[in-house]
Amino acid sequence: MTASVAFVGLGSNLGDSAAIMREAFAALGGIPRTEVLATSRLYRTPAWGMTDQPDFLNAVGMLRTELPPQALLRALLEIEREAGRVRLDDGSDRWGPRTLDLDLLLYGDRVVDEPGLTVPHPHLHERAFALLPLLEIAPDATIPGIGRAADALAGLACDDIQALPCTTAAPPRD
Ligand code: A4P
Ligand code: MG
Repeated sequence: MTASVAFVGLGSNLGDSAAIMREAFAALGGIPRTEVLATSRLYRTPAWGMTDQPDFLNAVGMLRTELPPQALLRALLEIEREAGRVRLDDGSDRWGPRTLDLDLLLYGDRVVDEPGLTVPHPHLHERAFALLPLLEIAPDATIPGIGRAADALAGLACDDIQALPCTTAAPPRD
């Protein structure tokens, strides 16, 4: 089975977000047939979309995985669930506060467009809170169908985004 490099975006703005994200990095390392190659620092970011909610912490992890994208997403949703994320059935909490949100941002150079999974993540190129940590660990990242991640970031405001000292991000688990 060939392995692919995938990038996962982490976000949290409910509870002890820094601790939740450290645990999430560790949990990513526990996904079968998957290893964590790199983790970004944590970034404090103003809420995007539904702006009337607390600031987020955001980060990105780089994975090497033998899981296909659908199975990787299932593993991510399970980690979200274990972190205490509850979704409302009517979807009214979309873009609202959450203990942990894991988004599959990129999966190699693959484009996936099926019910329940869109890769690259459809908003990646317009979100500085995802692009900044992505570029920290993968400066040459390319978004299939869009272009260089660095070029996407160049058109976005990011002076209200602040990286936390790197000691707050845990190293990946072996
Ligand atoms: N889904 C499809 N494609 C993907 C993918 N590539 N990665 C499906 C992850 N999930 C994907 O997600 C709903 C469904 O999307 C999943 O069940 C999966 O099958 P969700 O996490 O329940 O919904 P959501 O997160 O509330 O909505 P959405 O549209 O995914 O929102 P985002 O993109 O996650 O944005 N502001 C700041 N500063 N930082 C943030 O992290 N996050 C959001 C949520 C809004 N504003 C933010 C932040
Ligand atoms: Mg999401």
